[in-house]
Amino acid sequence: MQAILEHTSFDVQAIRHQFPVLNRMVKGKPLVYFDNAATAQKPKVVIDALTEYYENYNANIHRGIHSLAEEATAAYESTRDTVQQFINAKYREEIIFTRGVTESVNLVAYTYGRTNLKAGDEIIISGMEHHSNIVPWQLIAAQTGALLKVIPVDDNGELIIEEFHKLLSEKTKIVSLVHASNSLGTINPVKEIIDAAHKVGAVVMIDGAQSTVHLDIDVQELDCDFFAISSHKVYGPTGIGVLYGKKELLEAMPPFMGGGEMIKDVTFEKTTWNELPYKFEAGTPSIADTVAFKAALDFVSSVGKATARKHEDELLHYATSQLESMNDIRMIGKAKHKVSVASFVVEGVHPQDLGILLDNQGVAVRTGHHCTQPLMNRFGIPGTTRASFAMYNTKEEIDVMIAALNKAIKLLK
Ligand code: C6P
Repeated sequence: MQAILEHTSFDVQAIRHQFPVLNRMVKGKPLVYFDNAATAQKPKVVIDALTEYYENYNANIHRGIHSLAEEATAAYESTRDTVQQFINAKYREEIIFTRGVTESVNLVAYTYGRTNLKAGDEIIISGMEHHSNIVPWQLIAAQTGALLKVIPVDDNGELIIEEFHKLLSEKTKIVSLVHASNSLGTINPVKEIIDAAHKVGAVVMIDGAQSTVHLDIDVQELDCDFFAISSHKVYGPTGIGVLYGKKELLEAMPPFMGGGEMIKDVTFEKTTWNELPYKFEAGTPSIADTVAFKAALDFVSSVGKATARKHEDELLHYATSQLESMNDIRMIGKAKHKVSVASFVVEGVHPQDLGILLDNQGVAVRTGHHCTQPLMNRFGIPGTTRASFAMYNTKEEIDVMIAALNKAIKLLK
């Protein structure tokens, strides 16, 4: 791998050293990991935090008075403080731990949505949503009689904002929108959308699955009502994520799941709820993963999102120009503002066949519809091949992918 590292002012080599998995071989070739939008690899500090928890202070939280329980609780709650700072939430109790973006959207749909929507109300989403920001709203719409409206996407993969303004009305109660598209990379103008939605009295949920790792997130400045995060896309463990919600909204919402921890008092006649954030955290959570999530956020902060983003942008531009210069390749998603996602189709080649041949050469990309089937239908394609870049990737790895692509296309055509 050493040979294909680059040396720039951003010390990508020093970053790479912190990710043990990047040293491995796949099918006899050095791993080139370009599936970061699916899940990012984990730095040693995150892996160590998991081990440290299990080796030294594994205990259930909020329940025990013994030392291990106190240490585990302190570490778990410390992650909440770190998340609060990471996204600049006003109050720590606005940070609810969930299993990830999927659970966060479902939580809002099933609690806020089910309580506040009635027949004829409207929910606006966009044509580039992940299934996890479509299906929960369809389920709630079916239960409440609310209607789902969709902001269309243009040929470049950008939202047609004029259409959003036309869809928006007094009937709009919820707008739920992806911040950065996982399939196209498009960064949506969420601030404009939030401000417009608030003018008609709607609340706005932002799916931050792809944006949190790349963009500075300030929920107070955005003024979004809800914001969802998955730890595993921010170099943290799987199974843990966040729902940020404005305190007054969370306080008014009913609980999502019933069980231990989320109650104040239980009798067979009546149960009262625990205070925020615990009202929404029923049962024993993923304690180790939450603890290690803090290590991931500290890691990102220590590198600096702006520094990482600059490097990732360079990779995106380099990959895009290389891909565009190849015959038969069509880029899907040409938005002006993008995170580091390069999606493309090769005319006459199924993305899955391409993915298998790239894997044979050590290159990990994602192929398929990326859980955005309506978006793929919009472009009239079954899916794309998607290379998504993280701070540890290099231009030399992109050269490896391009060479592997050329080889694969020759075989498949
Ligand atoms: N996208 C991808 O390869 P979870 O699975 O809950 O952590 O995140 C779901 C999700 C929601 N919104 C967006 C924009 C996403 O990208 C994802 C996850 C992965 O693109 C897996 S499908």
